[in-house]
Amino acid sequence: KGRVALVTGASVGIGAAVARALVQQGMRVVGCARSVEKIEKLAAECQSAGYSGTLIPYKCDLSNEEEILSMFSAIKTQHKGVDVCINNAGLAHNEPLLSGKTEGWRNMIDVNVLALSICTREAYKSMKERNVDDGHIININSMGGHRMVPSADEHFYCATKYAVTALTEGIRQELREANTHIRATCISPGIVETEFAFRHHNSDPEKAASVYESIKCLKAEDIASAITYVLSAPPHVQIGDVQMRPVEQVS
Ligand code: NJP
Repeated sequence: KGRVALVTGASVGIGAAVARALVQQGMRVVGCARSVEKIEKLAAECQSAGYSGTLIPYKCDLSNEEEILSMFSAIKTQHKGVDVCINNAGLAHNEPLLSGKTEGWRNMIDVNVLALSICTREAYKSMKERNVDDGHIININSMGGHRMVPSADEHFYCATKYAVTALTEGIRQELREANTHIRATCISPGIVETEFAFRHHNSDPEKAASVYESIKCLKAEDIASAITYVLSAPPHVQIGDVQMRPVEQVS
């Protein structure tokens, strides 16, 4: 309650559900994405619902480091700093390893890997300068960050999520070496019903719809519940990775 959380990719899907849940719990949440108007609408909904926290919309293209740094600087000026950083923004382009376009690969690296790393570094800096010892870094990973999805559509995406697995472990080690009690967790979902597959298969909306129709998928709110659980764990408890997938998901 009263803590400041940054949620990246808060305009839709998992990020929007997480931002809503944290505002309901009384946190001050800076929600960022390119489609800031969607976050403004969500902020108005949270206010009308009478939630005790606040959602502050911030327009940021996370593939641009300058924009990320300006956002952290604005958070410092307006809200003193970040106590919780939820690196949620992510995307998958349908670009196989043997035929994909470099541009699509670069965009996945920029958002899924680099933006997560830059936000983590800046959030840590913010926590350290304010002596925040109970901060938390939460990375939204994927089951695809633990085993390769057997589909060329997603191999590069899985590689970026394997990076998230390694980065979360590395962050945790560096935090211990820095002698802080700041925690690092990743949440690794299976299929979650959001816009994700529609963006991934943007030239084939029927294929995207079939992803969500084939089984009873996780909901964005399920991931938000996992995050509120992780944030409510006692300070001595380090939750490394929460793997969660639909009961009916086979791979
Ligand atoms: O995806 P989606 P999810 N700058 O497409 C933002 C992981 N995951 O909620 O800029 C700033 O509905 C985008 O905002 P906008 C997945 O890898 C998912 O399902 O307005 N923001 C939007 O808010 C990802 O890490 C599934 O377009 C940028 C958000 O990212 C996380 O869950 C399974 C941006 C994407 O919303 C959230 O995904 C799994 C940029 N350059 C892991 N680019 C799943 N859904 O099945 C994108 O294992 N965003």
